Formats: sequence, structure tokens, C-alpha cells
Amino acid sequence: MNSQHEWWREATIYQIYPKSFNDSAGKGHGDIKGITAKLDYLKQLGVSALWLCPVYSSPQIDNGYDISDYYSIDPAYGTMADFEQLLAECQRRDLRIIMDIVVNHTSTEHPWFKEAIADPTSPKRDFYIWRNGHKDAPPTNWTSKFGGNAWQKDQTSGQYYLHLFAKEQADLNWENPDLREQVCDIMRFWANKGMDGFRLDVINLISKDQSFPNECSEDPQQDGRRFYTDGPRVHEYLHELNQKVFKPFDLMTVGEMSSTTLEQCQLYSAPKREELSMVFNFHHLKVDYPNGNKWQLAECDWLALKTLFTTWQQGLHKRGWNALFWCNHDQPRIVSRFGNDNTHRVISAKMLATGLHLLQGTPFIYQGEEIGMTNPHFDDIAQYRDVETHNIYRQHIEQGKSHKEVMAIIVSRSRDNGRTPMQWDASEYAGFSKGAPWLDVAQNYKHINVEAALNDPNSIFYHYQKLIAIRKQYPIIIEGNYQDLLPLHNKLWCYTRSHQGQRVLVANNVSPEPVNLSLSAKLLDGTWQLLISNYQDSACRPQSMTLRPYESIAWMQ
Ligand code: TEU
Repeated sequence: MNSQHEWWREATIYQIYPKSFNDSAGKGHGDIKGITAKLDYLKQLGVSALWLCPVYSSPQIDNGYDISDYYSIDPAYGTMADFEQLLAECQRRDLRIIMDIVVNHTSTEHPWFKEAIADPTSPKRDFYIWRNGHKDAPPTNWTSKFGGNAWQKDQTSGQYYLHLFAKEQADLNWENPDLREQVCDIMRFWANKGMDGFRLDVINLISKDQSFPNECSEDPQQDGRRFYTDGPRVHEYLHELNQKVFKPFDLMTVGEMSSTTLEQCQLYSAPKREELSMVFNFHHLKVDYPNGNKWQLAECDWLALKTLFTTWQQGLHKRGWNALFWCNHDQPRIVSRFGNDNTHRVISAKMLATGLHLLQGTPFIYQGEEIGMTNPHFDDIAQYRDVETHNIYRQHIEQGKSHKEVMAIIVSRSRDNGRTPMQWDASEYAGFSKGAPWLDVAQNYKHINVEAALNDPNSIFYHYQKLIAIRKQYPIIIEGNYQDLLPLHNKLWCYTRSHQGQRVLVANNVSPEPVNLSLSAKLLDGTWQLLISNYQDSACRPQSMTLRPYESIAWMQ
């Protein structure tokens, strides 16, 4: 495959969380027809592809990341005919579709698991990971990502099964070749429908250390992850999937990488190794986690963030390929997190967008990000729906924290921050649904909504639209090398991209105060043009100057 063929290198991808995108039937719950009705809006934004979060049949314990039938559409989202119509309408508009596929685990309602539980001698038993406990203790002390021990006891057989996520999400045993063949069949089924790629959920967790060792340290971060993250056979399994499915169907693949390393991601996404097209990692979204702890509050550490960008930009340059993103359905809204949703919402949202979209990689826009949707700031636990949020709430209260303390963390960290209904207009329920939504709409929908954004030529929407167009127009954005010009400055994020004698210079003030920018005379030589900025009267060429609060300017030479 050459670069021409790899459409995803110049693409921007839009992530849809179907439950919260658009409800066509007044149920308070988004559906596939609702997505089809909004394709012209997405086309207007200019994205090349949609990533659709899981719409397969599921008991919805984890909003579809607990699949009970890989071959059918959950009735809550519609029918297979609705899905096929969505696909056809996308194809008509030259929009591609990436399906989210969850194969690290299934729902415990999946027939494989039901058979495995009902009959321990069934071949399906080995599709999952079973171990004996030690007296009354589970097989290992690993913890689930959603809190508590990662093993659940089956009372009938007395054995435990592994679940790295909720207890209703049982981990699959990839050591079993029949299971791997089933996974290939599932992927072929969807590929045959004509979709363009897969987003593979927590795909770097599929291979577990078969000796299942215990963690020996009391450190809460020592939760067992080192025994299954980027595990012993993961590259072999991905290469096998690539040869059997991805390559024959010419699919684009993006692997969600949990707690991975740059070295591993160089391997996953190296074109010659034929594993994945690109990786989707989270290191840059942990710079406000003290000691890696999501459930403890801290501000964004910009120096750490910039160091990570340098490491990953340079580390994958000409070696692999990265996804670029600020938001997804598991993350709080970026404008409320690293920007300022209070006094500088529009300007800081645009600054964050420019900083990210002019990097090397494939940008992903999460629904609502393009209009600067914020965290909803829900302060009542009853307003939250997420299984992780409720588990963590319970766990922290049991550990003796006060309700107030726990809520302060949840308000800023809950995954539901990114899941509130899409704000389409100023009508009731933000035009998302005619019925009361499954999760409350953020109260600011009357002024933050798609309709208002489309009517305002200076809106965040048009800024994103321009960034998407710039990427398609200038190969330097796709190919250029990255260099941080002021790596030790904690208020300026200023970098160049260089490619075949051309240069792009990006200057971002990441703070709410004015900051002086001084650049070397050598750098300023030559002819420059303004590419994009977030104030209307930004300097047309780079010079030493004062950058206003959250000011962001990109020039090209
Ligand atoms: O998420 C994987 C994952 O580990 C996180 O993003 C997780 O939500 C976070 O660490 C919790 O603090 C993927 C999906 O994106 C997520 O929605 C699913 O819940 C999870 O896998 C299990 O399938």
C-alpha cells in the first residue's frame, strides 16, 4: 500500500456515540436513523469518516461495550435495515464508516458465556479465562478497571472468570484458536457489508500472561496491568487478524491502546509489520492524573503534555501512525479540562483544536467537540448513568471519603461528562429528542448548540471546518516533522512542522493571561502566510509579540 491508498492519513474522523447523538423516535435515546438524518451536517463539517460506537445487541451495562450478539443490531438503535441504509447514505456522500468492535471481552449474556457457565465441559468454556481461587481468595489480586477485584466467582463450578472491566464483561481467551477464528468471522461479516474499518476496543489487552502472577506491591497502581498490557502474543494475534481480515478487505484499523508504550505502538502501527493502521493512546490525557490516578484532581501539566507530544510525534514519524484526539466517550470535555469553559470557551476551544489538528496523525473529533460542548457539571450522583462512575462512587464512600469529596472528583472525571446528549438547537432537550433523554442535557444548550454555531461565522464549528480543509490541502500537515520551539515554557506551546523545505509554525498561548513570545530572527526570515488563527486580527507573519489569552496562530512558509 502506498500513501495515496492510505486515505486515513489525510482524513479527519468523527466519532459518534449513538446513544447521545440524535433520537429519531422520541425515546430519549439516540438511534441509527437519527445518525442518517445528520449526515449532511457531518459532510458540511468536512470529515472523511465516521467511527460508530457499538450498536450491536447488548444488555447495555456498559453502553454497548458488552456485546451479546456480534451479528445483530440492538433494537434500541434500530434494525439491520437501518444500518444498511446508513451505510448506503454514507457511501452516497463519500463518507466512510468505521465500526467499533469489542473483542477483548463479551457480555456475560453472550450465548458463548451462557454455554460456558451452564456446561463446564462445553468447548465454549475455554473461550473465556477460568482459574481456581485460593481458599476464599480469587486467583490473583488484579483489579478491574472499573473498581474491585478482576475475578468473579461462578458459584456452580466454584471457578472464577476474569473480567478486566465490569463483571458483566467476561474476558475472552485468545489462546484458543477456535475463538480467534470466530473473531475473524465476525469481522468478515461486517467487512462484507462494505464498511471501511474497525476501531478495536482495548485491543492491546487481549493476550494475558498465562502464568497469571499475583501483584506483590501494595501500590494501588500495581493493579496487575503489567501481566496483560501489550501481552506476550498480542502482536502475533494482530498480525493474524491483519492477514486474514484487514488486508484482504483493505480495512483501516485503529487500535485503542490502554497504558501502552511508544515502543509497543511503533510495532503495532509499523506499516511493514502488517498489524494495525494506527494507534489510539491516552498518555496525553493523563497529565492531570497525579501519579496516574484518575480519581484524584489536578490541573493540566502543560510541560508534561508538551514533552509527550514531542516524544510521540518524533517517535512515530516515518515509523508508525498515531490518532490525534482530545475527547472521546470516556473523557471529560476538553474545553472544560485543558481550556476554559467559563470565561474563554470559544477562544480556548479553538486554540486546543489548532494545537492538535496541526500535528502529525489522524485527528478524531468527538461529537459536540466541534461546537465546544462542555462538561455538564452535574452535582447529584443520581444524574449519572455510567457503570464506572457508580462503582467508583460506592468504592470511595466505602473507603471513608465524604459524599462532597467524591462528588467533586466525579463532576470533573466521570465519563458521563462526554456523554450528555448532542446539543442541536435551543428547543427542549436541545433538539436531541422529543422525549426526556436517558442522560440530562447540559443546561447551556440554549446558547451552545449546532444551530447557533452554524449561524455564527466565527463559531468553533467553522474553525474545525477550516482545520479539516487545511489538512487536506497541505501535505506538510500530513508528512512534516515536529519540533517544539519552547519545550520549557509552561504557557506557550509553540512548534514547527517541516517538510521538503516548507515550514508551518504554530504558536499557542495555553493560558488566560497575555504572554510574550520571542522567536529567533533566523526563524522569522522568508515569506510567511497566515494559515489560521482564533482572534480576527492576528499577525499575518510570525514576529516577537504578545499573545493574547489563549491566542493561537499558525503560519506557513
Ligand atoms: O475503554 C477502555 C479504557 O480502559 C478506558 O478508556 C476506560 O474507560 C477508562 O480507563 C476508565 O477509567 C474502552 C471503551 O472506550 C470504554 O467505553 C469501555 O467501557 C471499555 O473499553 C470496556 O469495553
